[in-house]
Amino acid sequence: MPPSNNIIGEDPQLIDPENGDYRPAPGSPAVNYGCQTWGEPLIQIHNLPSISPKKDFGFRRSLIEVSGEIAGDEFWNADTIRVTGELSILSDAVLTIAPGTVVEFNDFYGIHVLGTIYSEGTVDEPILFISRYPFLFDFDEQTMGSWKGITFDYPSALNETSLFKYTTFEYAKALSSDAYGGALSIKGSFNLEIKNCIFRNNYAHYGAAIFTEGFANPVISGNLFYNNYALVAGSALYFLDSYPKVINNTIAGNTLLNDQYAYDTAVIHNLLSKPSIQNNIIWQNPTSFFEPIQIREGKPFYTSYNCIEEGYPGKGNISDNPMFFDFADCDYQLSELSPCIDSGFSSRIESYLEDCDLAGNQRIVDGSDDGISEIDIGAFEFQPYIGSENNNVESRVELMIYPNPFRLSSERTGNNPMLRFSLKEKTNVDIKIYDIKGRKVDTVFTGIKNFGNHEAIWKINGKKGKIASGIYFAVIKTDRNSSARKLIILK
Ligand SMILES: [Ca+2]
Repeated sequence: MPPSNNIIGEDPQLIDPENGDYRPAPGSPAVNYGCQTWGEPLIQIHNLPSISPKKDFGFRRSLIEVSGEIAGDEFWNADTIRVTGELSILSDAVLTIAPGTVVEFNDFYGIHVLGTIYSEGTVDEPILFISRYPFLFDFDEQTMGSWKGITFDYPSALNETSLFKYTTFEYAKALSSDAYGGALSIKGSFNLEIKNCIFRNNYAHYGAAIFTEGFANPVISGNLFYNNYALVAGSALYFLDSYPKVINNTIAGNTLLNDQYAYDTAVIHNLLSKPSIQNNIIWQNPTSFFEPIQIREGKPFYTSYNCIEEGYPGKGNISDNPMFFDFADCDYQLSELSPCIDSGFSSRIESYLEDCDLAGNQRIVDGSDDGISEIDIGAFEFQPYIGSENNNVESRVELMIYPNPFRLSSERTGNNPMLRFSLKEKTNVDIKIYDIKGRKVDTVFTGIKNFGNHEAIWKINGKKGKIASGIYFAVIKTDRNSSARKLIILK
């Protein structure tokens, strides 16, 4: 069963394909599709810096081609490292990659690690592993537009600890001959940390983002996994005979293509494994299994303080909607109403975490304003006054809604809910309505507003039949911050 969100048969309207510019032109049906836009930053997460390949606008950029074996210590320091063949890091060798480097794979090649790899980006200068031709990629069995991922093939336990930090992996595949672990295949590695990274648009038969086996015990903390596809099992993670630490990740919107109704597959698929799964959001990862489980064969004793769709046994686990900032736009930061704020448990796991979250914000802050700083669930820590300089409480934007509750019956008189807000400065304003499942229902306003008091009307009049009674959330975003307000619609 192919993914259902492909655009088929439409001219993608690329800018200049004959001369190698395959970016979609403005107006292309591919623009803003699949939560990414070529030619624009690939990801625009609220308060998270853009991550995109550095663009070549005519001036010369540094580019180094690599393949073969790395036998000693090597430092990749260029705008672009182009991998033009299979690459191996031999035992005792150490490869270090400079922040901001784009590692692009010319064809379906991979990196095999027997030594050590340091891929330590920063919030402002992440490292990116990507295919050179991502526009050719699709979630299928073809190799074009993809690369083979990074494989740790039983490296020596005496090696230095390998590290991936603020590194993005995308368009990696694991196909039939070695179908495990799209981006990372970790076999018997005891010294590996994967922190504050992004895994998206990867594909494998088993473990679209990461696969582990052979008693591997990597630390997997603070990462975001979204839009990965597995053909058989483990649309994000597949753990075989291993015991990784899976802490404070956000795992959302990954898909299992397997349509076998009776096969209990899941986004985290365990087989003979004992992972520690703590403080993670595991949400909206579809599978065809009749029971919509998110974790297969987890151990409840080691599964705690997570937000898991459909719930899971274990201390502190919740199953409430995490209230992402904007699930549809792949913004997985927490909105003000999220039940994940301050609902994690930080004791004993702080050594596995970075001081900052994936967006570069301080990790453990008091988001619920109760005087106690506790860690949030997921890869992003809610910042009570996000983006406001000097944490100035006065620059917060608040929505007031009148009347609230709102009666649909009053619609006959032409009434609509009125949203009032006050701005301290001229700013972009975006107001959207979400239902209780976090799905966008409507856009009330998007544009620029001046300093002062404002009103916006949610015109549900004329939409009768589409707006049902129930609980909704109105979310306002400005350049500096955001907030949400509950709105109750009655019949
Ligand atoms: Ca917190």
